Amino acid sequence: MPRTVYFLNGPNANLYGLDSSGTYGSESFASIEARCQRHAAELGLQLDFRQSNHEGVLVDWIQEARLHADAVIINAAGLTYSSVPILDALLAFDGPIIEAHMSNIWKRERFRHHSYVSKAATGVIAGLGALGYRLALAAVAELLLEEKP
Ligand code: DHK
Repeated sequence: MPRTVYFLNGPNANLYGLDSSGTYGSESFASIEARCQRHAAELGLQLDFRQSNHEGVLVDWIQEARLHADAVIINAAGLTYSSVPILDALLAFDGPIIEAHMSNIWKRERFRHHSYVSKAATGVIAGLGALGYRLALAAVAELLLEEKP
């Protein structure tokens, strides 16, 4: 039975590849998802990849993950730095949690240097673009194996 991973993306992630600053690379969000889906299949994971611009929707999905997912990967995007509700929902989740960012948030503005998500995360990956997303999948595959061989 494949293990299920919720990969939750926050506000504006749907614009990756379209933003002229180049901060998030040139690959579209749909293409990033497609590559993650292929990688998850290779790792034997069932991937549920979602994006919302709304904090409450993300909280609902994290709560849903308690019942339906073995691991959560989350890029809460701009909500990373402000959302206590997302932190509280993540703290109520039992399995591995990987915080992922496309950009190296520590190289950027100071307001991006404090993450509420990190307080609940098993590990953090940042600065590697969409490669980091695939590394996050590889990390949860390993962590789930360690948890329940
Ligand atoms: C994505 C965003 O949309 C920003 O708000 C964050 C994160 C960084 C990322 O690098 O993926 O500050």
